[in-house]
Amino acid sequence: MSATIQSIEAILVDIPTIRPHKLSMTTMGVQTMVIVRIKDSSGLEGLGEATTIGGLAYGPESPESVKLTIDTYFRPQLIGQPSDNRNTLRVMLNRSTRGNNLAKSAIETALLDLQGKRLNCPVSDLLGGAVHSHIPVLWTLASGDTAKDIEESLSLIETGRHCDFKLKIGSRALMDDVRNVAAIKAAVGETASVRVDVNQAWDEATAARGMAELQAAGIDLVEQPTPMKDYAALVRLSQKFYLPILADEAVADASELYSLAAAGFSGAVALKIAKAGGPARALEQAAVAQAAGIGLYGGTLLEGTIGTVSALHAWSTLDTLRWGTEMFGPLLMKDDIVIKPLNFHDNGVDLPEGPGLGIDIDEDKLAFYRRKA
Ligand code: MUC
Ligand code: MG
Repeated sequence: MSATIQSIEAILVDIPTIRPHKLSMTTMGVQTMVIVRIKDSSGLEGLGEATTIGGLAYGPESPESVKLTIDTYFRPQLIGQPSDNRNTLRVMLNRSTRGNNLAKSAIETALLDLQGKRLNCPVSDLLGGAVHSHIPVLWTLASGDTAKDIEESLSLIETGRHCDFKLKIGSRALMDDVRNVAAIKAAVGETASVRVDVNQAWDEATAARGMAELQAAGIDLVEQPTPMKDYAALVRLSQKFYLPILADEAVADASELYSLAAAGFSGAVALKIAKAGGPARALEQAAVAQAAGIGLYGGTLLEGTIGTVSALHAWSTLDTLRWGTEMFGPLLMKDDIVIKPLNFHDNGVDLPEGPGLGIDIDEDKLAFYRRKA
């Protein structure tokens, strides 16, 4: 007889960022996480996290709406259910609730953590087993100031924390962005991979010009240059340039990636547990990508340690991540709410060991940073 779910709590946590993080649609000065705690009748607790970028700037779910979805709609359905049968619980939530993948991702993570603790195995084992224990991680330069970005990148290369960089562009005039990117690429040199994320800011004509310039400047990858729903533009651009495109907002899950690939897209995909509805769902998308010859990249919505570790367990099961990962979210925040932070070194991060996610909450820090009103 398996344990049943006894309680579910969704907690809003606000932590300032180490510097302003400037994207084409918003500038972040604080990151808000929704931390989910599920307790079962055996006394074990599973942790999950749902986090997005800039409130409603990135997608249709905000931290506040994720909390409301979990408190009002998921909790009454889940209480009293066996905690180990994730498939039954997923089917139930998908029947009652369309979309809301961030909220579903936090629940899937917490159930995996709970099951791992019960079976005394890491979450990666529940996902088929880790192939890698050290995962590559790039850093995003997004201070909005070229000189600061160069200083930041050179010191990260020197300390061996990161060797590859993603630049957030699209809020300035095209040629201003191109000059900024080219200056950074020239400063970090041949060995560093430099990519850009436009976060949908360009129309197709601007993207075509931008990609030609960026290709000439030695940039390796252009992420989501055009609006997410415009699959035709992504397909045409991916066929026009040898500089590959990374599809991000365009493809949340396996079926959206299938549609984009079937339309003729080639390039890469940013897997994100939050977009897909959980780590197991993100791996379904990875399987479609592999079948279609689309390169894998481990993406983030700038989650804190719990969400980042959930994704790391999933990415650890993939043999080849052609474009590495960007699982640096915890490093962008001034503080953490876990007892043992992740170990970032040698241009990557170690997969935590121990049952479940392998993460414990620091209750004092959580009490300090949780939203009071
Ligand atoms: C995004 O759109 O990819 C990932 C890294 C970063 O700085 O922002 C995110 C979101
Ligand atoms: Mg992106």
